[in-house]
Amino acid sequence: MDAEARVTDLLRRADEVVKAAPARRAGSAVIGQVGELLAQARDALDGVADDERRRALAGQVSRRVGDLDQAQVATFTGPSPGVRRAPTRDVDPARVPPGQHLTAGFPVLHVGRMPDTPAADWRLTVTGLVAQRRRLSLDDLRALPAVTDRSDFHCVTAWSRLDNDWTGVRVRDVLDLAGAKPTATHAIVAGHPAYTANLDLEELRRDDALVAWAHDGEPLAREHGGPLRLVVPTRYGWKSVKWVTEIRLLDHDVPGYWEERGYHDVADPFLEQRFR
Ligand SMILES: Nc1nc2c(c(=O)[nH]1)N[C@H]1C(S)=C(S)[C@@H](COP(=O)(O)O)O[C@H]1N2
Ligand SMILES: [Mo]
Repeated sequence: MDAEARVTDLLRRADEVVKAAPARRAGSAVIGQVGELLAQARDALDGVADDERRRALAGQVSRRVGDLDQAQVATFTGPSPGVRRAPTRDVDPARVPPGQHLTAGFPVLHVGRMPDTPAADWRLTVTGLVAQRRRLSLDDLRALPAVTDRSDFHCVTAWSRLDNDWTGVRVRDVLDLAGAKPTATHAIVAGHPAYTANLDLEELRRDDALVAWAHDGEPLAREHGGPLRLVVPTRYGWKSVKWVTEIRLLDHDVPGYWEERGYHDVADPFLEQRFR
């Protein structure tokens, strides 16, 4: 069987497992089985010689991984301690993007392990098309004007958490500090351990795009990206890089971790830009 046929076959088998599952909310055995088939499909992708076919198939794998993430989130999200259930009836429906539902609590989502670097040793590097490469500590960032901004957070796996109070500094101020060159149009933002996301500079320069160290009045919890994370509320959550280590300015767009795997380069939740 050639690589393309193998990917297609694995996708078909994954779909069959999902179809055969009794409930809409898949149990962990089903999730494990489908996850394994999709992992094999992803491995087989490398063997597909034609670029366009590989991209199309990568998108099909990613879409199913996204659905799986959603099923997984559905099985483990419940009200977290200390977080009130969101009263859905009082929410303006215009605030909830298409295909999203409000979640109780604050789910934790990331690939890889959390860092254990103490806050005092954390550095954010601003590099690429800048007048001066900057390596900033939390104290350096705290010397900039601190802001608290209330915004909604939308994860591509379909949960939204409204009214997050993020405290930090505007990304714009950080870029100005490094002297972003006029030729810079995009950024690739990196986070621990090897995560990246691409964003256009216009979005990063918005008032509500922050490098944040506090959430809802508390120091940012490690699992949510503490000591420092990016927050871009106008994009799906995967662009809000946790444990942010680098902002690299570019004059072109390069895909990040999820974008390489078929997710959308722009990712506007109100346009439902989940996948390419
Ligand atoms: N470094 C890093 N940042 C990341 C991720 C990740 O895997 N690694 N996942 C992203 C995704 S998909 C989402 S939805 C949000 C989740 O943030 P939370 O765990 O605080 O809810 O973090 C984003 N930032
Ligand atoms: Mo996400």
